[in-house]
Amino acid sequence: MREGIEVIIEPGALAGTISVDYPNLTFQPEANFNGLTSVFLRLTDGFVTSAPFEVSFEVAPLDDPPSFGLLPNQTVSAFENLSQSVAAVDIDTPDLTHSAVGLPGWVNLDPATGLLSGTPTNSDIGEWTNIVVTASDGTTMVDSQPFSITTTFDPYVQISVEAPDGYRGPDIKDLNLVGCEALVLMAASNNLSTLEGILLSYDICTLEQNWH
Ligand SMILES: [Ca+2]
Ligand SMILES: [Ca+2]
Repeated sequence: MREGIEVIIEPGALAGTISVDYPNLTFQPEANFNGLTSVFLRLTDGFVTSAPFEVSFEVAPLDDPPSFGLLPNQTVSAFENLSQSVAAVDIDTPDLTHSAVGLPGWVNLDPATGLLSGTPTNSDIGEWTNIVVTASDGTTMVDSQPFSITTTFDPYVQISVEAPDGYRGPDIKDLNLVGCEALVLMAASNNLSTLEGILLSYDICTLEQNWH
C-alpha cells in the first residue's frame, strides 16, 4: 500500500454518507433508502490525481414494521358519533390491515383505513378498557398501546311523537324529553300527532297530567 494517498470525493447525489480514509471506505445509507446509488472518487498522492472513478452501492430493502402513535382514550356521549383513526403507519407498506380486540359492539373498525366509527345509545353506557389494535403489513404484526372507550349517558333524548286527539296546545314537532321519562312515554305508547311547528321543550310529566 502506498503511503500518503488521499481520496477526493466528488460532489453528487449519493443516497448516504461516505467517508474514506485510504484504503478504508465506509458508507452509511440514508434511512429507508434502497436501490442503487453511486459516487465518484479520485485518488491523489499530492502530485498526481487520478481520473474520477465510480463506486456504486446496492442497498437491499428492509421491510420496516408498522408502528402506532399514542392512541388516546376516547369518551363519547350517547347519540354522538365516534370517528377516530387508530391507523398505524408503515414507511414501506402503504396497505396495512388493522384488527382489534376489546372493542364495544357498537364500534366498527375499518380494517383498511383503521377508522373507528359508531354511535352508542343509552343502552351502551360503559367503559371498555384494554382495547388493543393490531396492524399487519403482511410480514409483521404490531400491537398498539392499550386504550379505552367510555360512553356517557345522554339524559336528553329527542323523539318525535304524535299529539293525542283533542290536544289543543301549541303545535308540536319534536319534544326534548329527559331520557328515563322518554322511555316511560314510549313504553306507555302516548300518541301525539305530529304537526308543523317549532321545536318545543316540555316537561313530559306535565303533559301527561294535562292529557289524562
Ligand atoms: Ca424499509
Ligand atoms: Ca412494512
